[in-house]
Amino acid sequence: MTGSVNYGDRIPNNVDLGRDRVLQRALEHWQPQYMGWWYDMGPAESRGYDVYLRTAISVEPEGWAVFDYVKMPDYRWGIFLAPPEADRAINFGVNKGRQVWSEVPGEYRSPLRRLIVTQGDTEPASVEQQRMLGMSCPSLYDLRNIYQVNVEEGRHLWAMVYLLHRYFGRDGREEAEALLERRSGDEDNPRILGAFNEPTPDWLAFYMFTFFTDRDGKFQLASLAESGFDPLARTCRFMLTEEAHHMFVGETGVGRIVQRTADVMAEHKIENPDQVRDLGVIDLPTIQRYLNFHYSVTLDLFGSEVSSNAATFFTNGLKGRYHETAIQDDHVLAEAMYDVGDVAGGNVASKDVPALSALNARLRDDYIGEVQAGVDRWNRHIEHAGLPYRLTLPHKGFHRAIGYFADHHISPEGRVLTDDEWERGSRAWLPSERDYAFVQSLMSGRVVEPGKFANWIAPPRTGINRQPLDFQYVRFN
Ligand code: BYC
Repeated sequence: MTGSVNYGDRIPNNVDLGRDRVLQRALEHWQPQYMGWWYDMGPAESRGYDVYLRTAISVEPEGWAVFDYVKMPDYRWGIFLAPPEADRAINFGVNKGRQVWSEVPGEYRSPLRRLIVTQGDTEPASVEQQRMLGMSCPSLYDLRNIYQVNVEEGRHLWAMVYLLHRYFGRDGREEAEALLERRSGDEDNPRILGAFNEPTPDWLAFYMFTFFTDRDGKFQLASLAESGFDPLARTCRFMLTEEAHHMFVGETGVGRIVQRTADVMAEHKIENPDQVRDLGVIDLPTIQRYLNFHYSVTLDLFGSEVSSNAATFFTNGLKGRYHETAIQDDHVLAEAMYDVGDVAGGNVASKDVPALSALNARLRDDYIGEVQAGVDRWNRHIEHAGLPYRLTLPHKGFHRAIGYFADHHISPEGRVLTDDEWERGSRAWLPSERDYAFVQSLMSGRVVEPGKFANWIAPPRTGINRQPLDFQYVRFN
C-alpha cells in the first residue's frame, strides 16, 4: 500500500480494494444507497452547483489535497487509511506491548463495532443537521466552506462503513445500512448521540457546532487513533487531517461574527443589546447564550464522568486517551486517581475516583482546555474594540443531560440551583425563541455576489487556497 489514492476504481481507495472482489461488490452495493441518502438529506438544492472543493489525492502529510470545481454528487468519496507504522505496538491497557491487531479479535468484536457505529452515526447526522443552511449563506466563501465540511463528513461515514464491511461481516453490513436509515431529530429513528439530534437552525449555530462539536470529533478520533485495532487507528489518523479544517471554519466563523458586532458597537458607541440588534448584527449576550448551549450539549458527548464502558475500552486497548502515546505514565492506570467533581451537600465539590473509570472526564477536561483557548481568541476582538464584555465558558455542570450533573441544575458560575432558580435563570443563559427568531431574521436570504459578505459577519482575513476573497467559490450554473 502507498500513500496515493487509486482514483481508477469506482470507489477511490488506497486499500487495494480491487483485490477483494467480495468486499468491493458489497461496498458498490452500499454506494447507491449512500447517494440516495445524499440526494435526500445532503445540502438542499445544491445538486448542479460547481463548488471549489479540495479532494484527497494522497494520505501523505504533504500535498494530499487538490482544489478544483466539483459538483458535489460527483465528489470522489472513498477509503483512505494513513500508512501503517512498522512494528506498531499497543500502547496501553492489558495488551500493552503486544503487536497491534490487523483483524478484529473475537473477544472485542462487540465493543469495537459499537465504537465504530457510534462514530459513524455522527457523520451523516451533522450533514442532515446542516442541510438547509446553504439557502442563507453569508457569502460564497462561507457557502463553499460548509459544502467542504459536508462532503468530508460524508467521507468520514465512508471511513466507518469500510471498517464495518471489511471486518464485521453480516452484522457490519447491517449496521452500515442502519447508518443511512437513522435521521437526525427523528422521533422514531434518531441519531445515537444527543447533540446530533439538535437542530442547527442558523449560521451562528453552525459555527458554534463546528467549533465545539467537531472538536469533540477531534478528541474522540484522536483517542481512537491510539486504538490497538490498527485499521481503526489508521483511518482515524487520516480523518483528523480533514477535521482540522472544520474547526477552523467554526473558530473563524464565530470570531468573525464577534469581530463584526464589536466593531459596530465601538463605532456607534452602544452596548445595549436591542440597539446592537437594530444595527443588524448579533448582540454579544445572544452569542454567549448560543455558546452556553453548544458547549453544554457537546460536553454530554463525552459520556458519563465515571464509565465502565470507557474503562473497558481502555483496558482492552480499543480506545486510548488523548495523545496516549505521548503521556508519561504506566498506560495501565492501575493506581492513579482522577478528580471528576460531583454535587455534595448542595455544592459542587471535588471527588477522586480511580482514573481508569474516569477516562471520559479526563478526555472532556483535555477538550475544555482547548476550547478555552479559542474563546480567549474570540475575546481579543472585543478587547481590541475597547469593550468591557467577555465571553466565558459556563461551568462544566451547566445544562447537562448526561453524567453526574444531569440530576442537578448548575448555574454558569457553578452554583447548585433550586428548580425555581433554574427556571428563572435559564432564560438568560440559553437561547430563547426570540433569539432564534432574531438571528433567523438576519439570515433570511443568501449573499452570493463574489466578495460580498452579510452585514452580521466580518470578512475572513484570506481566501481559500490563496484565492482572493472575491473568487467565485461556488458557481450556480
Ligand atoms: N447521548 O458509559 P457512558 C464527531 C449513552 S463527534 C446519548 O456514559 P461511554 C463529529 C452511551 O452510548 C465524536 N447517549 O458513555 C462531530 C451508553 O449507552 P448504552 C463521535 C449517550 O459509552 C461533528 C450510556 O449512555 N465519536 O465525530 O463511556 C460533526 C452510558 O454511557 C451519550 C465518538 O463518540 C449522549 N451524549 O461513552 C461530525 C467516539 N453519552 O451502551 C462528527 C465513539 C453516552 O448503555 N463513542 N450515552 O446503551 C464513544 O467513545 C462512546 O460511545 C461515547 C460514550 C464517548 C460517546
